[in-house]
Amino acid sequence: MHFPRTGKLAQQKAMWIDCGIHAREWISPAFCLWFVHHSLSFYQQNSEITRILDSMDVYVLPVMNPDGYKYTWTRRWWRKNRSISKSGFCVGVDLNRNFDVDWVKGSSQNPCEEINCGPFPESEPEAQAVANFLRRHKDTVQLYITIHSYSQMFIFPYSYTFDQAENHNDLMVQEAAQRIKRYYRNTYTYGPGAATLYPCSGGSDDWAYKLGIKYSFTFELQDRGEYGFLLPPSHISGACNEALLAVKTIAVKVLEKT
Ligand code: 0X9
Ligand code: ZN
Repeated sequence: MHFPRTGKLAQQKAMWIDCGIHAREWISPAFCLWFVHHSLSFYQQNSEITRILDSMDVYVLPVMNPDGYKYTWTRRWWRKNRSISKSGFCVGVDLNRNFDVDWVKGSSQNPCEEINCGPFPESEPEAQAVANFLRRHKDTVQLYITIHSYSQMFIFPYSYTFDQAENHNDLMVQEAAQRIKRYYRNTYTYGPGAATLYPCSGGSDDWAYKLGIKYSFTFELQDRGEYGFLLPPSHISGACNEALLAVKTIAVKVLEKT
């Protein structure tokens, strides 16, 4: 989905959101649809979404891993895509290990494993399609957000190294966490991936950052482990609304900074 800018004099700016890299993280595709619905319903009613849509192109990929997502309708715990390995013995590559950033280190080339990074960087059509699109649009896209679950975190580069990102302070999105606390009484932590979550290579956030998209985030939505991937339907609206608040807070900040 693509929302072209509505403002006539807007500069060339854009943001990207993808959902559903990991098949079993069902709140993620739900969030992309929530975001699209909010954009279409509250333009010219909500000041933040109006400002964003007037100033930026917004690209939304609702399900990056459609085969894996469909598979979870019967095998709920599946994470990877559904590509068949050369040996034919095991199925699936972890798309969030398949991007070309320090590829293979800390992940596994064994197709039977959950964090199989694939036979070579961008071997998977899903990762390659996203990478190609972002390469083509890298001069306009200033903000990359990829939506996962769970653990209530805003992760930013780097994950593949403990080095600090050059704009680390700009990526410390305390305003987003504070607003969620204030409006929804929920706690989100934030920080660089390697130190905050775990070190790991081949992720889309680090790759996008190294491409030149200086605001790059992995959101881990609700919850913090009570239901985990099996977040009940009654929690969808709360999970999506708080993540929406964070997306808008960060997008407005990026507009102000760039
Ligand atoms: O491990 C992942 O891919 C993400 N966590 S999840 O539980 N949704 O699988 C975290 C990704 C953080 N970023 C990088 N590792 N680059
Ligand atoms: Zn994930």
